Amino acid sequence: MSPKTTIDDVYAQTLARNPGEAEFHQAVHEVFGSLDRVLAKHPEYVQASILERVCEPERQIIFRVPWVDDTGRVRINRGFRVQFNSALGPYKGGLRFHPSVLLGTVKFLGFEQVFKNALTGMPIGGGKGGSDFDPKGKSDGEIMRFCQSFMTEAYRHVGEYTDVPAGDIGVGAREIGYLFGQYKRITNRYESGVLTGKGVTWGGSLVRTEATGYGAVFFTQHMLATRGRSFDGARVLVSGSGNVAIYAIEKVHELGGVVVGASDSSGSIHDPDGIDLELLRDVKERRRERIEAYATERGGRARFLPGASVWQIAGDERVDVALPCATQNELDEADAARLVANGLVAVAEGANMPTTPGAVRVFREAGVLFGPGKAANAGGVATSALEMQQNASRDSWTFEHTEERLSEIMAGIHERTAETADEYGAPGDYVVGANIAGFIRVADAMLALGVI
Ligand code: NDP
Ligand code: 2IT
Repeated sequence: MSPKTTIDDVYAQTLARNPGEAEFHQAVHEVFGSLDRVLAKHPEYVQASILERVCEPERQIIFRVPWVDDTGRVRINRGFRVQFNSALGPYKGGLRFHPSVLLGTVKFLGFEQVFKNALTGMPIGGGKGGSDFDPKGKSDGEIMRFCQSFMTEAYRHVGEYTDVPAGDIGVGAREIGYLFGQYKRITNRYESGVLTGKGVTWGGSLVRTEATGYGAVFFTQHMLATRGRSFDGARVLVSGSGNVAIYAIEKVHELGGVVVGASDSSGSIHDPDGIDLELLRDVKERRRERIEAYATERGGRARFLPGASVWQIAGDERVDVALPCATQNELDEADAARLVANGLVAVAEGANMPTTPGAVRVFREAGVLFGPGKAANAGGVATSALEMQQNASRDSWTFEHTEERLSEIMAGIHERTAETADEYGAPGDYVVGANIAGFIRVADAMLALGVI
């Protein structure tokens, strides 16, 4: 069978076995799109059915999460943990709490995570989890009771050597604290390595909070350098205003760029003088309010665009760099065309799969530097692996040392991705480079471990 026939067959099987899971199909299609040249060089992967195996999670856990709201009423959510691939290490990946979470969402994220984690070169497998619980508008007590109930089931499936969850959308240090507290209580073990993204006073790592956003900006710096460009003076749009977005903005500003727009699910802000990060953090992180409050409190310098995506700002502005840091499929073909028309040089995906396939095509055809999430946002999980390393050695590193490690890891990912793209005849194509480099590391480990 030709590589293309094998890929088409396995993709057809994946669609048939996972009906209705459009995001998972999209993620598989994206990776498979890079693999014909790999199978042509490595017939042993076909013989060992590596493609079929990497699409089938090792284990999928779905559970009921009952909890009591502040009125005394019992509420029910659905919890998930998909343990996708442990060839390289314990399953590793975040938990997402958002009403849109379905099994297919968790599978798409888990699938991406497997290759992202492999690309870091660190000893971590891939997994993902979460719930359709909506943290918006919930009291602190409700969040705690939900997290405790989630862990009351999840504790049997996780562990320092088994599966190590962390944060994602809707899950930050507060939620990780409640989850860890419940794990500790049930198991009677202070097993720091069971979760990452912990508070720095109780086993967390410095730089983990900043790592995904900083890492995405470091990756972009390396891409820009291939064209003799830098962030100095660059006009930048960032979508989202959560964990990844906030620290991407911070690092862009440190490097002399100007972020002129950000967003949340209610709309976007346009601030031509550059975002006031302290104000944005106050509104979104501390007060947990809607982003409109930023424009109101910015004294007439910023405007709020209700319901609009941040990419619409490209109609009024030159934009050099776009950093999608909110959620999947948030930047479409029309957005991409608008950005390209306004001078775009580079895009790096801080979020997982934020760019639609049509938009990726537009960027590719226009010769825009495009850093896929597997490479560009891997700094978060890589720093989680550094947190695991510190926990295992009962040590804690300084901010400077940890940021230096993150910076080296991002440089390594950029180099590995670019070299792999060259080797496989696609110079400058970071999508092909990241998919192939990640896949080969997982595939070789799976071959070595026998029929698993
Ligand atoms: P947060 O919950 O901290 O922030 C998410 C941001 O995206 C918020 O501004 C949110 O707006 C917005 N958003 C979420 N869902 C939607 C939606 N359906 N439509 C429009 N806006 C939306 O999450 P993170 O910053 O941690 O995660 C952002 C992205 O980065 C995700 O794709 C995640 O998978 C990815 N990622 C995260 C890593 C991490 O370490 N945290 C690591 C690697 C990738 P609102 O406030 O209105 O909900
Ligand atoms: O998508 C991701 O890489 C994350 N949400 C971070 C996972 C982790 O284990 O730190």
